[in-house]
Amino acid sequence: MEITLVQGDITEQRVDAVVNAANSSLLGGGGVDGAIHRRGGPEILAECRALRADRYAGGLPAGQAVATTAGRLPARWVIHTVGPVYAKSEDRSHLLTSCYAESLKVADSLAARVVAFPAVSAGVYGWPMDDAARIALATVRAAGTRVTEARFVLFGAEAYRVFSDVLARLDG
Ligand code: AR6
Repeated sequence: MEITLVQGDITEQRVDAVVNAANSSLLGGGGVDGAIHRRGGPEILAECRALRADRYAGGLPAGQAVATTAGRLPARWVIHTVGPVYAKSEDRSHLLTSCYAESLKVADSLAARVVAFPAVSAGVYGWPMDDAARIALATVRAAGTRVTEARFVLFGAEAYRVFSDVLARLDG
């Protein structure tokens, strides 16, 4: 599997699946989540509401992932995952690892081959970018998956630089 890094907006990616950094409610929010619902349109929210009424009545727990349509996005599916809120007092990195592993499992179940990921938990949820990048890249690299390209879409030059440095270190 190829890992690629691009600086840009995840809602503009022509891919099979876009991963959303959602929250447990699945009903939208700011950051990547807000951008995906804004650009993807109401079909995504309608499917999220249906999931809340059924399989995820109690919300989607941190570390898990579930797919919906991508609505008007140039992708086929959105894979919603819920990152952990960063906490200094407690190591929640297993939950962040799980977000990437579970998202790839969902991608495999859909036969998605090209998947775009944001830096889950590294915005509103406060995860330090270099640690978020290390967990993201190491988990995706180690995953047994039929996904052929994992594309990390980083918002801004600084996030792109951090991911590039971490990837170079993993490769070196
Ligand atoms: N494309 C790519 N990356 C983006 C985009 C975009 N359009 N917009 C922001 N980022 P965040 P979290 C970057 O906050 O930390 C929401 O309210 C952003 O700069 O989207 O997991 C949810 O509903 C950062 O580097 O996700 C939850 O309540 C990264 O994406 C909560 O935020 C993740 O930032 C989830 O917080």
